[in-house]
Amino acid sequence: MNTSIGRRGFIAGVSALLVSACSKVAETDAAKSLFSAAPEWQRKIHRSLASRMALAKEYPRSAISPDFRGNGSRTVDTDAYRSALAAGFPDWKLEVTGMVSTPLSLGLDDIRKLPQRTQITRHDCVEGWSAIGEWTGPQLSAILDAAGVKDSARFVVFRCADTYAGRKYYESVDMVDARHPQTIVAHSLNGEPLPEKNGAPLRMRIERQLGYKHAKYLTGIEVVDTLENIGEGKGGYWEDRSGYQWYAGM
Ligand SMILES: Nc1nc2c(c(=O)[nH]1)N[C@H]1C(S)=C(S)[C@@H](COP(=O)(O)O)O[C@H]1N2
Ligand SMILES: [Mo]
Repeated sequence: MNTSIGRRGFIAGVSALLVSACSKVAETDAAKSLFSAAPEWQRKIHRSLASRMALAKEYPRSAISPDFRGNGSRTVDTDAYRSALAAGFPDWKLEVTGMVSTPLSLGLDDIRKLPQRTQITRHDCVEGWSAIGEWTGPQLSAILDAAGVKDSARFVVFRCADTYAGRKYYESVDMVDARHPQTIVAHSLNGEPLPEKNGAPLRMRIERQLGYKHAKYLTGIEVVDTLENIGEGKGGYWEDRSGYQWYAGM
């Protein structure tokens, strides 16, 4: 798979915006010093976007952890989940909704038919442990493109089947992380279907972000322009509960 999908287009778009804003400003004398400073802001924006699109380190097979710990919810505590797990999740659906032109309802076969990406990365939990695993699944950007994201959309919310300590788990990222080449909807760990404790049958991998962003037991992807009305409004389970930072980039 191409590892830099969208990066050039995105940066070019931002630059074009700045250039057109600058040429208007430059028409007034007062703004001349601002205009001469413009190339420096453009360089800064290029640098920060380029750094956010940079790839997380990938590892050789020999680095894979023998056991990838399960953390937080290690299952979904419902009869429906237990029987779906036993049957291999024939009816599991990933619903893609919100600010899209074509809402989607994808089964596991649909997910496996999309172009796949495999990556061996290190997961870092804020609780102070790490594990290396090989994850496989389609890039989230391919799913977003299939659904057709509206221009004014700003965030992608991940809905999960589990409740943890009595509340539904959820997470969210901005469009830069959503379209990052290593942001995938993973159905496999180390070449096998996801284990129950690691989020079977689907979970997010968002490799430039800390562990709590990687939503497990994924049932929905919701495209929104504000996080205000989601959960308690801070963009994620731990962000709402414990003041974890919404932007957990590494
Ligand atoms: N649905 C859901 N996703 C979740 C959690 C959870 O409790 N529920 N825990 C998060 C945290 S804090 C971490 S570190 C990782 C753990 O993933 P693992 O169980 O595969 O190690 O999942 C994240 N995603
Ligand atoms: Mo975590």
